Amino acid sequence: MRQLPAPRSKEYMAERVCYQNPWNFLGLPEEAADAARARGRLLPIPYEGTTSYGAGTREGPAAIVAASRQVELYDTEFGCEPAMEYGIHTLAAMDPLYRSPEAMIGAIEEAVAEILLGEPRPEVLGILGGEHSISAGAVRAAARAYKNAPLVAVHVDAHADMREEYEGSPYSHACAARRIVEICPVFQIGIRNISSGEAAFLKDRTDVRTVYSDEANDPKASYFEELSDFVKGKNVFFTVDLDGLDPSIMPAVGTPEPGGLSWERMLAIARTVCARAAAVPVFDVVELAPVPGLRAPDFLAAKLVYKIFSYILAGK
Ligand SMILES: [Mn+2]
Repeated sequence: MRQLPAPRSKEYMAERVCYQNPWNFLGLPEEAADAARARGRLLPIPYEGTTSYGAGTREGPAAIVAASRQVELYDTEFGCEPAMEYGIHTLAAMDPLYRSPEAMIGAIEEAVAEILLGEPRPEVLGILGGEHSISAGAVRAAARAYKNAPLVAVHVDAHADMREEYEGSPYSHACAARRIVEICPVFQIGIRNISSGEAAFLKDRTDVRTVYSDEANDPKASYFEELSDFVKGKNVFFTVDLDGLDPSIMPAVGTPEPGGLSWERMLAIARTVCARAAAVPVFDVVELAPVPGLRAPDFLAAKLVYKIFSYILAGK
């Protein structure tokens, strides 16, 4: 028997953490986290190369996995422990490349394509960011892996992210949705910070629907039918920049913009997308920049990732 160090010492606290549930998303036991059986995969990408204001997104994936181990597996919405039924295998975090944003996005495309086309082929891959630029690689991989079915993207964000380039790079976090719309149509929700250049770009686009925050928060949610039609019968790449949520519940982001989505509205969007789409083979939750001592945002992000997995996989 191993002896624990003296209570209340730093070593004791560290040991206690290790003795808790396994170090994977949700702290799942072997039978639900096993790569051969789990229907979901989770890839942490702790990349932060082009962040322009508040930094820290490289710590996001580890903070989400740490918080997830405290999330209760039982979900009242489902009346069961959904993750124990469908299973999630947490992959090793991807090593960031800092040679150039372009090199990193290319590496992400290859890594994600390899997972999506691998054996066993996961039904859904969740990705933890990291900054939003990673989505450009993920959506390209999704288009490659699912080239026989139409792909669309649903994008939750405070920012349109439609710049052609930002601070010298087309692979900046501020260009994430512009790179996505080069691959497939985009339905974006929660937008409340946009440049005049982006507004001009969006003006005549028929392949982008932008739901600005006033409409996004409208209690009648009149755009939900449109969202349902947009994803119906399609494969969906679902990308959630956490700053789309209101900073009162999600302050741990680089650019906290007032007027964001509530937790309930966020879940309603995720529920609609996952219920109506033909499939959601890839989703990402990005831009968590953990604030030391503030656990609620990490916990929210972890719970959101769990909810999305369950909306896609539970009961199917
Ligand atoms: Mn954003």
